[in-house]
Order: sequence, then structure tokens, then C-alpha cells
Amino acid sequence: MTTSRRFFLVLLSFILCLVGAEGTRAEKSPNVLLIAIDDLNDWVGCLGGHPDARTPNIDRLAKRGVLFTNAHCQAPICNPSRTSIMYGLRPSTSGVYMNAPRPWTVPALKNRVTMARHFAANGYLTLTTGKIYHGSGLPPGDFDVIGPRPGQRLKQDQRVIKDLQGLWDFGPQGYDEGLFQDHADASWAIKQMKAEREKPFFLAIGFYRPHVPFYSPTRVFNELPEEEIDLPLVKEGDREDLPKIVDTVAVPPAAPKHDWFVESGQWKKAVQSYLSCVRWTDQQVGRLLDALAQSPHAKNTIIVLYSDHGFFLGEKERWAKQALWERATKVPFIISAPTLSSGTPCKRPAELLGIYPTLIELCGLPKRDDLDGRSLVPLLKDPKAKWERPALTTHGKDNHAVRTERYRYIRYYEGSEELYDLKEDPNEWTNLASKEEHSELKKNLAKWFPKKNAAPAKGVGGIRKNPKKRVPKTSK
Ligand SMILES: [Ca+2]
Ligand SMILES: [Ca+2]
Repeated sequence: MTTSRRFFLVLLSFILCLVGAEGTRAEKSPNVLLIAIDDLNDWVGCLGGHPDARTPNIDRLAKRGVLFTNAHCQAPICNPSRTSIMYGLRPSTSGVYMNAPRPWTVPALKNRVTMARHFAANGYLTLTTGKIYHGSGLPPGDFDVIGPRPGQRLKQDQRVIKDLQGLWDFGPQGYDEGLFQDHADASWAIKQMKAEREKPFFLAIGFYRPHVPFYSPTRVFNELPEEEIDLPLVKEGDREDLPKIVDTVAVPPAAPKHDWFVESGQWKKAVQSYLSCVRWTDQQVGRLLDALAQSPHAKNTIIVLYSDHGFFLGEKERWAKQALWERATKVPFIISAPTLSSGTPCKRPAELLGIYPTLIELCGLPKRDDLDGRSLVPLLKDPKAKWERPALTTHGKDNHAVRTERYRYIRYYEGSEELYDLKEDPNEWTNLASKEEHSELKKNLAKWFPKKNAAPAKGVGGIRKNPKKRVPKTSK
């Protein structure tokens, strides 16, 4: 063999070796970065829910992925929404409707395979920090690596509003930014993402803000001056066309009454504090995105960002969540998949329940036939694809809202109804349910309500002992 021929063969084998290594890397399943945000409504820049929302990082993720502009939670309160996302089941299937019980204590759910467990069983390293399920608890067997497990409140926190109790408080906090829980959780997640790993990762991080207390660092708080903040729109007499049942079904037990915010002069400061928390959380999202971009996993990681449900700050003269109206059900929801992302927003109704089957499809995991949701991959490929399914939200047994591209139809367990035309009435001020001309529309929308409504599940955990103690006195 001549020297040149030998050199050629050595070179060829070197090239083949490189191609082989590249091939192996390309075949490695994509990583997943799941970013959950707590109680964030549509007050983010890319959804336009509030003119003073400043979320450049969530907005840049929206541009490189698919932003679902009509996405809704399956339950407008933490525990059932997160249960629905992670177990892939509607509340009407699981029977988990409220903040009790924890799903992993429910005998009927014991053999259900959660999203994290399905990834763990199929070659993934599963990691988590912050609030993925409700509270700090986790189902046994979901995660291989578990980061900080904090609560909503830190010992450094200083109470701001003297009238309020429990988690309800808002305003700036002066301690070091690195001590804020969401900052610390992001730092932990960043460290995990930087590591070179044999297995692909499924990393779930849950930010606590803007959940109450609305505490953000003084620096962030001062960037949104109170005098520049717009209050959300409230129509006088808006509640007059609501069915009576909403006064029992759609009342968050721990939230102060709207009258208190108005009469105490604290409404604007509460809105400012919430927006500051949104901005602060967005900055933590930005840190994650930057770290991922600089990591070895930049080109092979799917990012899913969502909030567990929305939040009222005075609209309909009410506060917090636990209602079947738009501001409580609509959430930011973005999926950025390196091979699919288009940057075109999707207006089709999307359910958070779809995350589990979507990730199964994107990551090539074994399909499951025991999930309630549908994969959103067709909409990731073509955000304008035909999509007939509405988004369904359930609050308590047999109270449901169906949201299509245009309408919201709510029906409560005792039969009372609400119907809104969001195209003409984006604030849901005019309840059209009693109009005869809409009876056919209501009949068609009602077909989407679940046929079976499971009895409330029995299990352990999550019951607040004295919710009434947290409500400040009001004039009523
Ligand atoms: Ca929540
Ligand atoms: Ca009304």
C-alpha cells in the first residue's frame, strides 16, 4: 500500500468516525425544559392582557416557538390544574377538583403514569425544583433529582399591608435578590442544564410568583411606578346578569373582597405589585433561556412554558382565581421545539392537558391511550390547521366552561348558564345565555361537556384549616 493510499484510508476512517459520532448525537432524544408559572394570567406582553405588562423574555420565547393565544387551564386553581397537566387527566376523570387531595394519595390514581414518570421510564433523567405540583409535595417516583422544595413565603419576607393576613400581602421586599426563591430555583436549574449528560433530561421548574404574596425585589417594583399603572376595566352592574350560583361556586375563600381594595386605596398598589412579580418572574425565565442557549443542549431542547391558571385583580368586582371566566382560565402557553417552531401564534383553543401527549409525540416516547388530552403537534406544524376541539375548564364537580375561538359557554351543576361572544365582548360583560336565538349554539357547545363527572376524590392533603381567618373585614 502506498503512503498516499494509507493516508487516504486513515483520513476516510477518521471522517466516518466523526459522522458516526454526529449521527449518535442527532439521534439522541430531545431534552425537555418545562417552565410552570403560578397564577399568571394573560398579563404578558405577547398576549396583550395589560398595557403595563413587561415580559421581554417570555415574548422572545413566544417569537421562536408557537404561542397559543387562546389557551386555557383545565381547572382554575392550583392543585387540580397541575394534577390535570402532570397526569394528563381532566378533573372530571380524576375527581381532583380542588386543592385537596394530593393526587398521589388518591387510590384510583395510584397506578396512573404521570408525565415525569413516563419520561423516567423511557430513558430520561427527570429533575425538578420549585412548584410543579401544588405546594412542595411530589408524587413518589416522578423525579430522579429533586432541587429546593420551598414554600410560598420566605423568612426574609417583611409584611407590607397590615390589614391582610396569611399569604395575602403585596409590595416590595428589600433583601438580596439571590435569596428570592424563584431566583434560587432558576440558579439550581441552570446548574443542571449546564451539565453534560448521558441521558436526555426532563427538567421541570415551577416559579412561585406572581402567586400571593405579590413580593418582588425593590429594584423591579420601582421600575413600574404606581402612577403609571392602569387599573383593569370594571363595568358597573356587570354582575347583575350572572346566575346566583356564582356567589357560591366562584368565590375564592381566602381572597379579600373587591370593596376592601377600593375602600383602602390599595387597588392600584396591588396591581403594581402583581405586575412587578410578573416582570420579576420573566427575568428568571430570561436567565433560564440565556443559560440554555449557552449550554451543550441549546439545539436539542424543547421548551414548554405555561401558567397553571389565570387571576382576577378587580374585574367583575372580584379577585384571584376559582371562576370559569376568561381572566381565570386563560393562560400564557408556549411550546418551542427546535425542529418545528414557526414563530406564528396559534389562535385555536388549546388545553394545558395537551402538554403530556404533545411531548410524548415530540420526544418519540411510547404512546399512551389512558390520557384525556390531544397532542398539539398538528398545530405546532401548522398553527392554522383545522382544529374543532374547544378548550374545557372545570371548577368543582359538574361546573364547566367550553371555550371556542369565539364563544364561552358555562354551565353549572344546577343548570344555570352563561354565554359570551368574545369577539364582540372581550370582557365578558354581557351574558347572552337567556337569548332564544342562541339555543342551537348552546346545544352544540354542550356536546363538549364531559359525559361522566367523577365524584370528588378521596385522599390526603391540602385542606386549609381556617380560610376565613385570612379574609380582612369589609364594609359588607
Ligand atoms: Ca396557581
Ligand atoms: Ca354582565
